[in-house]
Amino acid sequence: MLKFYYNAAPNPLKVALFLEESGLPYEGVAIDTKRGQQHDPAFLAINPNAKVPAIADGDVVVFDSNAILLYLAEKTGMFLPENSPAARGALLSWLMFIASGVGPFSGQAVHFRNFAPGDNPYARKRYEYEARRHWRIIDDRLGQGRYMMGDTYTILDMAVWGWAPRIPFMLGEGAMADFPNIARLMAELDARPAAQAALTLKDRHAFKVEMDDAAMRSMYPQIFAPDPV
Ligand SMILES: N[C@@H](CCC(=O)N[C@@H](CS)C(=O)NCC(=O)O)C(=O)O
Repeated sequence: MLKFYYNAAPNPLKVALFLEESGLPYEGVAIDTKRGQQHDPAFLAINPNAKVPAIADGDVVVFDSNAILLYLAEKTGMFLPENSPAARGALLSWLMFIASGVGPFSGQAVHFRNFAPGDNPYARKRYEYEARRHWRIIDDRLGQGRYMMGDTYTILDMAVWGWAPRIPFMLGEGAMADFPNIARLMAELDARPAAQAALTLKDRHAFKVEMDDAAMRSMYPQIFAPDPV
């Protein structure tokens, strides 16, 4: 059975939504990143990048949430747009935009607002500005149609769904009001039984909650590393 390595953070949530929507049987394997389990050699053999999510589908291993979404969509033929070069081009463009822009800038905006030591005013400004700019582009896209690919619910909407609830955490309370089309999509997807099932990820394992020194060392080792010369 497909193994799904997860915690309850935004990137694993996207994959959980696909798995629940598709009905593919899977076995969840919790990786407690605050306990440093992402650095265990057995997990590094699955994902050398020491992050969740990852999957092992028989002898096929895939890591990175966006790669997993594409792999599962192609494997099942589900949650893809119409089969045309134009739709494929749009799907790949938006998926890479989310993978290389929305996710990383959102992650850094969360980090500098909530976890980084010190004030870092320029880092915070840069990442919040860029995260907001990326989410603006997503909101504008969703202003043109019900879903990221018009009338068709695809893996792109799942990728947006994973991260969008963190917008207030990265851009400030009330920031969601600036993105009405994203809010509309979130409300629609949240009401789906698959989304409700995916959101139980956090309850399926007794994940460590405290962001104590050991957790900081596991997740943000650069804080404790020597300064660059
Ligand atoms: N590009 C990767 C990013 C994965 C990622 O950053 N995962 C976070 C959770 S959302 C994680 O594992 N953090 C633990 C750590 O950095 O030690 C993806 O989309 O899967």
